[in-house]
Amino acid sequence: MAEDMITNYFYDEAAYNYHDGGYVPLEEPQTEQKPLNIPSLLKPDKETATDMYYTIVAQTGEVQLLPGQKTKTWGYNAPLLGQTVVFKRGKTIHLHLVNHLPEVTTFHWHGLAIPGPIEDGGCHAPVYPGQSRDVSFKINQPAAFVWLHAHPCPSTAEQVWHGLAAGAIVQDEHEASLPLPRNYGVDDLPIILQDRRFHENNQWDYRADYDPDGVAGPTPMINGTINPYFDVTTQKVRLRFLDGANRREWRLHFSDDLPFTQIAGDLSLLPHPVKMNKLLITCAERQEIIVDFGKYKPGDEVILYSDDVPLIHFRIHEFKPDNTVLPNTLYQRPDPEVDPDVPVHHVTLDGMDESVAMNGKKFKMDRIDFKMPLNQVQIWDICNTNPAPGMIHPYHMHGTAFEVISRDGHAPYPNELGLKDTVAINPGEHVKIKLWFDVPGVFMYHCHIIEHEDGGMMAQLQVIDPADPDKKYKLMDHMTLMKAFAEERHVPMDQLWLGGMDSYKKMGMEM
Ligand SMILES: [Cu+2]
Repeated sequence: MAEDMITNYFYDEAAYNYHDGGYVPLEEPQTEQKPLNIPSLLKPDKETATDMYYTIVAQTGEVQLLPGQKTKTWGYNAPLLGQTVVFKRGKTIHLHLVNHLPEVTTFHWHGLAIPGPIEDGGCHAPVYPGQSRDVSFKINQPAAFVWLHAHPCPSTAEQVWHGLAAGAIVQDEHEASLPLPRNYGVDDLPIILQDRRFHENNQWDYRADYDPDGVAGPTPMINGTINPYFDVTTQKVRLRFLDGANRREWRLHFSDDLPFTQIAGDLSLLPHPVKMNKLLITCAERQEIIVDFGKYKPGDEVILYSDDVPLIHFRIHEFKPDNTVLPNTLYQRPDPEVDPDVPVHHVTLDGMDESVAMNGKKFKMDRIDFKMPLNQVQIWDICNTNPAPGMIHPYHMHGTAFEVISRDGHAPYPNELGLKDTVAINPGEHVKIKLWFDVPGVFMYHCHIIEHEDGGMMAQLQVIDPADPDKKYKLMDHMTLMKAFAEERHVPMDQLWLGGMDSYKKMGMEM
């Protein structure tokens, strides 16, 4: 493996260190440490050699997060966040999606290359309260840690804040052949990074905390646990980080500057392991690392921090020596050729606060912004038009896995050489990506500061299947969903409040 340890951060440190007026610093929780919640694995209703069947229920609940009153939360098959779903490559997945919430939601599979807009579960696939939807799709992508979250526009951010986010693991034979920890919950852990502000009686109040540049809270919440510890019983532990926060980026490192090895990004293993001691993760990204606790003895504690705030206390117990060596090559990234006649497509991420837009326009659910043929390989240039210093926009695309080609003409960082679905774009920066779609349909692409996406920094494209070029998709519109929200909340339309609506109204725009 690459023995050189990387100590210069793989990002624009000035951009990371920039904080606007609404920034909420993290604070160390003062409550007693609690065992890290490990979401249980969701049991399939049925599994055959070729098919897997799952029921996923969006539900309300309450959780003892802090001493005193329980916090009212939402989750998938769980009171908060959700059970982890396993998808096996090559199998056809059948999902029965049930909404037991008091309002409309959708079930979006962030990172799955599956047809849109219905299977993908974006804003065009609502499931109303008390109702269900059945979808089926085939999994044909490399092993990865992906996730499920709500995506009803313009209220995605509030529903994720309530807790609608869950991890999902895509398994394949190649990953299974490598010497990597994969004993779930023991040496292979999902780590969902979020932050919340607790109001009176330990409740969350999204509207009170609302900020059009992203809602944040001072208290770190890891897998739905406040101030967690984890008992380490193996020398090596694999952490699958997911930044599930609405707007927060995390600069992760361990006590003693303990080095670790990154093995995967959003949608695949990295071509080569990357040894490092600090890692930046932006909203919706996933980064997988292996930590070697070999130099510690029982009774020691190793702390995972974001900057100077402790996130998880790893309590070291007895473990067997583990001399596993990672292969130097983990993954062969595909390198499809770009048709030289296809022009570079430009995307701009514009504005701040309520003025956010993409290519100068706010998202409109019933407008197609771009069309491209199935399987055609294109280069896109994504630009954050905010001048430095300014916010980083994590740019995300549904339904595809892309490759980062360059940052302002320079080579990408070594830990972003795998397949990705979300990439941090620094202020003023141009990031070139190579992308193609293996599945047809209508797909959204947007900033994953979730309040920016609700506020309109989003667009959608149609992938045309040459075998069925005239296929028409029935697209929903904002007003239909907003009317549903008003009805479900028992308020007249003129009293309906959804965070994203503010950004359209203040710009004097129709939805
Ligand atoms: Cu943004």
